[in-house]
Amino acid sequence: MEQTLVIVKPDGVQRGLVGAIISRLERRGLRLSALKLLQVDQARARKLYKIHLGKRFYETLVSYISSSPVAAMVWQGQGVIDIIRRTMGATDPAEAGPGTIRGDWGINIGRNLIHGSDSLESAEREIPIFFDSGEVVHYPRALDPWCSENEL
Ligand code: DAT
Ligand code: MG
Repeated sequence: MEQTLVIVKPDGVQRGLVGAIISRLERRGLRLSALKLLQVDQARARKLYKIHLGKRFYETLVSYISSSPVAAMVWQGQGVIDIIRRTMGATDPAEAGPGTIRGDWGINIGRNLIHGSDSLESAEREIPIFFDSGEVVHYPRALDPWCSENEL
């Protein structure tokens, strides 16, 4: 079953948007399978963003993600990675389309509210940075067949 890591970043938590973001993904029909609030330390931040090491925004990105608690989640569903990426909108909220999370609630690339894994390989690498396998729960919901004719 396809899974992805979603993080409501410190700005999302501080602005009280955790519930709204979860609600948006729930209403899309996706299934929440893990959820925790945590303070990201430097080591975890560097692990998550290691592909950006050396880029000019790397250090500010690491301090931003570790500046205040985040809400980390795993979501499941067929095609969940791309569906969530499209629901998030472009990396820079100033360019994200209306109707997307970043496009509706953000204005600045350094405060873009949400992280979502960008591929299967990224999801497989990123989920264990935040969750032990026992923390990710698999369960059917009565509404699943009403969201997708295929198994989620
Ligand atoms: P995304 O979060 O859309 O997957 P990414 O993986 O390319 O984007 O970059 C990770 C984060 O780094 C992104 O959410 C915000 C920051 N970032 C990316 N490009 C940037 C840039 N050109 N200037 C400043 N911050 C940037
Ligand atoms: Mg990315």
